[in-house]
Amino acid sequence: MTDTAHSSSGKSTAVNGIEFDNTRPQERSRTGMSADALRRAISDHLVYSIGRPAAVLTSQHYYMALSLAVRDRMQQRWMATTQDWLDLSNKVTCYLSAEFLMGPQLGNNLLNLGLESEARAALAELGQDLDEIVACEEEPGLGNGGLGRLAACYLDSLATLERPSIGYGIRYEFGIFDQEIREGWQVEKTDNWLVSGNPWEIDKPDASYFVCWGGYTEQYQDIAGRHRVRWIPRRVLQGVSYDTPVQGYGVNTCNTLTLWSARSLKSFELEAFNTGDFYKAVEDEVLSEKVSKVLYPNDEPEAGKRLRLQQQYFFVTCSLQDVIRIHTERVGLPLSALPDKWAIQLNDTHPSIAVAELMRLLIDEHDLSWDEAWDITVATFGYTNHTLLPEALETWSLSLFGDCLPRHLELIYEINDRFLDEVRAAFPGDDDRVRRMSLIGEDGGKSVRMAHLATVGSHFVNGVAALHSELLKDSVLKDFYELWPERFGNVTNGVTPRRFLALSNPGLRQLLDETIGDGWITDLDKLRGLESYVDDPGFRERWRKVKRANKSRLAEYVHSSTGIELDPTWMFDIQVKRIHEYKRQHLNALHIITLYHRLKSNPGLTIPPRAFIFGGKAAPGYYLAKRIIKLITAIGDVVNADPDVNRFMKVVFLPNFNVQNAHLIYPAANLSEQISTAGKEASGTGNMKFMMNGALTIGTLDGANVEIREEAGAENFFLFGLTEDQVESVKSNGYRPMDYIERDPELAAVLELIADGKFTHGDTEILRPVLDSLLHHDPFLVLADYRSYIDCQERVSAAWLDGDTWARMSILNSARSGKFSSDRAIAEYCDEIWNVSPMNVDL
Ligand code: 26Q
Repeated sequence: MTDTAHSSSGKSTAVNGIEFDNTRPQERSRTGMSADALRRAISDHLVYSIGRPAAVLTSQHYYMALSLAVRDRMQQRWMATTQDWLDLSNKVTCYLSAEFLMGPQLGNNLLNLGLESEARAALAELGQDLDEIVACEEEPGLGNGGLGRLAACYLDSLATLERPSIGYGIRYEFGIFDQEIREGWQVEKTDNWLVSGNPWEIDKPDASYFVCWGGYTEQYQDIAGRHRVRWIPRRVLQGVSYDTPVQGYGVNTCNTLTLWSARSLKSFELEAFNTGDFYKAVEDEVLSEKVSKVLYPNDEPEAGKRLRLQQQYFFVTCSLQDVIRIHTERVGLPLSALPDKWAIQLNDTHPSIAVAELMRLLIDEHDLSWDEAWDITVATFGYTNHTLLPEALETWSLSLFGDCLPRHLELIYEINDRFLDEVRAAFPGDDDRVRRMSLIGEDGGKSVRMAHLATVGSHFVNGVAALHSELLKDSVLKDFYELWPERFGNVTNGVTPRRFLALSNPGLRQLLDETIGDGWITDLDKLRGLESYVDDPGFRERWRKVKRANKSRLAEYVHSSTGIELDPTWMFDIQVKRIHEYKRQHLNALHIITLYHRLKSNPGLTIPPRAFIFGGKAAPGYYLAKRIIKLITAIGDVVNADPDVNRFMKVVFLPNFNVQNAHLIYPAANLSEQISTAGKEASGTGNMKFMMNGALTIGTLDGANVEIREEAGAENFFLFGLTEDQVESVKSNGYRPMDYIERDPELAAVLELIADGKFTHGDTEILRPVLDSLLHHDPFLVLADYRSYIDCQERVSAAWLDGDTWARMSILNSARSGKFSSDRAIAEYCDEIWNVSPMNVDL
């Protein structure tokens, strides 16, 4: 029995000697939602968690104390959510992703809990400013870009839509590198995001799993006389979980992000592992904490392949073991019911080893038959593809794969044999098709094709924008579509309006709230209500004022981080995204040089002034991407210093584009650059963030641009460039860049300026690789789209001159961006793929 004692004040209770705060819920230091309770909570944490005397407290300490106080306020919701889905046997989504680019947590959690003004007031009483404290956060940059940020947006929507879910990933000690720009070049710095501590995570050392690696397999007969296989690893390590709460907006639902961290085993811990011959074969004290050390950049050629495979297997096996443990031990269901209780989504092929791993766990560790195991596997997994670029489709050489994961290679052979029998039965005599569809590629040395494994092992495959999903069925997965047309579909990406509107654009948020009410924040289609105000001059004026203020805010940031001064009355023309040839930042650069050239050769010329703003990281080993950064900064150096032109244009490369500064960038844009070669950008999500915040798009018919244009109306979108069909036909007829140069003297002059070293102090070598790529090996047809782009930019400038028309188009873009909420996307996943329904959490 509990021993309960009331303290004399009547305000606390002791149970088993532990003191509980008995004040009214609104007032409790741990849970109270009033400004006063929050103030007391911060003070408590400053003493009991931070432990520093008042005299030495810094903003960082206040950040920690407030964050812990906020986490306390999620704790009950978090535990209640987990308890409810264990009790109520709701179906749960598991989002397996090698990347979760969560961004700063404090501001977002305050928003979702409805605690912003309370936190501001509480800090004010303590002499602190909320914005300054929020800015102290070192964001967890555990992703490269779009795919990782998408995973984070989806967690926000899952929680807000009250869908039980777990995100599973890797707790990289070092996330995406920090980018500095020195003398115009990118310099990479280690991202040490954990140095000052992470107040959001709770480590759960009791939730840990063994991870085997390397070695060989043995066949044996079990006591029932059945033929079995066991894996004798060369090494074993351990994955321990760190959980972070994911609070839904305006609801009690608080889901979990579980990130795995690698730990080497101490020899005494291996005893738990000591079955049969196992122990002998395992090296003692294998060191392997390096597995979760660092996030790999995409577009990185070959380097560190083995470790990357180990990372993927590491987080996948920990996650699947966790699911099976919860399913069998906590919920108490048989494994045959796995697909009724869990929907596991593969975020690209990075976690696709899960198909073989679930088979191994079910067959080798849980004694299921092949057929039972296979039915469960296919019914449980779904696969989202994020790329059509053939060079980005993951493969692993057979020798590497077999050396690291010998048992999985056997299982993949068996999956493949059975699968190819199915192909032969459906397409008798079509040997070429069998070769094309095999899980094992034969071209250029044998390899395991992870996209094929993911497709064969999932009951549903989707692309991330309508065009992309169509192209998938027509290109890289065509044969699979012909075999299983019913397994293919589309879910167009979305982004969370909480972070990318409400949190990052407070000015617009207030205007929206006052104009159409605050329902838009969870039902973004409500923005349509703005359409009735487009012709209201008063409203248009307020709209423009908000944009102007956001531009001043960004200009300040630009000034502090680059020293460049921008005039907020100019058009802000922005391209932020990873630097890649297919995204064509160099096409944008050619436009800037074109304007420069026009101004220099026609002294009387005036043009509507623009600030060209770029941001984005290049993979450290992506040579040409780094030269493209140099091209942009070099143009900036010349343009910004030249009084003939800097009255009309400035060029900025903002260092270290990340989620935190993205909050300042999207709301300040007038023009959003979405200029990838048609057919190359699977979806894009930055395009959606810009649109919501009222930027107009200049773009090709690529990825989600197609749908953005459909929603906005063609008249509110600046379209240029070849279509995907045309791109293919130019290529098949042999793309000859010189043809475009010969026909276009202006283009020739622009390239000439680069070649002559105009932007590089006469040095003709630095930017030669960029020119060489444009002229001799450019799969992305930059010069083929040049004229169309330049002409389109003329239309942009003309539209900008009429401020009223521009404001009208800006409002309409925002008003019609509802489709691009991640709430819509997640509802589609839940209804059409996962069969996961809302679960109301009562406290
Ligand atoms: C692969 C192997 C080794 C190391 C790294 C990688 C790797 C890591 C990350 C490969 C790719 C990525 C990320 C891809 C990505 O972000 N794709 C983008 O996904 C977005 C969300 O669907 C889309 O909007 C973009 O169009 C797509 O480019």
